[in-house]
Amino acid sequence: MVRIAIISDLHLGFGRGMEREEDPFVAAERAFEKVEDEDVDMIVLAGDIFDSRLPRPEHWSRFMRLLSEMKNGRSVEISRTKGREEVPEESIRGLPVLAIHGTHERRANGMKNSIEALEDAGFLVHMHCSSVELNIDGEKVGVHGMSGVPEKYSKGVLKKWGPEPFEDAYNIFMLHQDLEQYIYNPASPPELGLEDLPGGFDLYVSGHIHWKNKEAVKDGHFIIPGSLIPTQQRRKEFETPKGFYVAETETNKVQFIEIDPPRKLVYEKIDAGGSNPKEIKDSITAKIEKLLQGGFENKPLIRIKLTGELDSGLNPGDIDLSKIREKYKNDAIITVLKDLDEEGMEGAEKIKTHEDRMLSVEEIGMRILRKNLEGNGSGISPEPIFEDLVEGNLNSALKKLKEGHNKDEEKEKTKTGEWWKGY
Ligand SMILES: [Mn+2]
Repeated sequence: MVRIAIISDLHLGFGRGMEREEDPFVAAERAFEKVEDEDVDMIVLAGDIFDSRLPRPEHWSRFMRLLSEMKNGRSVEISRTKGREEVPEESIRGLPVLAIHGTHERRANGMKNSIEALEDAGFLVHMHCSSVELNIDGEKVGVHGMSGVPEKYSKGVLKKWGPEPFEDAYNIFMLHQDLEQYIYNPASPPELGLEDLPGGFDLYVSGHIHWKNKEAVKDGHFIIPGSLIPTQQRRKEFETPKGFYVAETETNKVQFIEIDPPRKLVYEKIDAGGSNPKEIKDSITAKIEKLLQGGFENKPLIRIKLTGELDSGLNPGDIDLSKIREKYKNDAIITVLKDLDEEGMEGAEKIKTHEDRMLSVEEIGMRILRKNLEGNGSGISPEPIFEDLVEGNLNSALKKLKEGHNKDEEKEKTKTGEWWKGY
């Protein structure tokens, strides 16, 4: 029987230059230690290993060291591949690791991303719209992976790829996208839902979603390992256990293996409606004092979400929390999310403001570019140009703008998402 560890969203490099910068590494090391205890035969990584497109050498080196420590003496060979060139033998040496890249590692067409680079160096097998079947002591395991693509193209790319399970094998399908049932943003609704997943696989895995979960989908299990550390604002990210899954082929059993997070995670909601700034600050202080009574080895990460409708004349900026942060700086890492409604603000405006807070700088930039390009009616597709801008390739971006990038062929590629497949 083959045992497979499924890990996701390590976000190595998250919090660089801040108090939490060691956290992703501590969490990754704890997870890999437990992987060794679990006596698995292979590892599957579901994207966002690194937090940025261009990880720093310190981050590369720590992850490569972790991978190179993962060894076992079993004989593994690649029995079949689809949608990619042959897998170099050194890429499955030691404990085989099969990985997709996530949204955080994605780079423009024709550029090498960090996960591809790790394959070139013999550390793992990178997958994007491709399938690889391993033969582990006579047992066959197929892994079918679609790396992260812009949400707009996810359905088109999946359709065009059309993965099929290998016969007589245990088959894992893996992706890294928004899924309607889990992440729903009305400003850019997800293209994919669980019902769009292809049938016939034993195990479905998604990265990208940062809280672990398991449910039944299409005669198989659907699992989300979740992130090893919280990087977003969602309550679930704080309150669900951190760790990874182990799947067993013969029984098709999956089990969640919990790790101790690098620090205690606390999420508190405080209703600030109808209170004045002093009252709000007092209730935050009382909450923190109570939490700190527990005593912690490492500073806990306390996220406080303020909700409710502020009294007239008040706006979120009036609630100055810098003194509270200063007071507790040796005891806790405190972040406050002000999800407050100002009087008189309603409907679409309110929703828009809330959503903007959830977006990354990149997403906001992309939105601005799209709005401008759509506004001029040229039909130029913004994604390739945005990728160029992010990478600092101004000449290439200008060339695309000048040439129009609106030829029918390009339009078609954009529609089907082929643009993202063409490595
Ligand atoms: Mn992620």
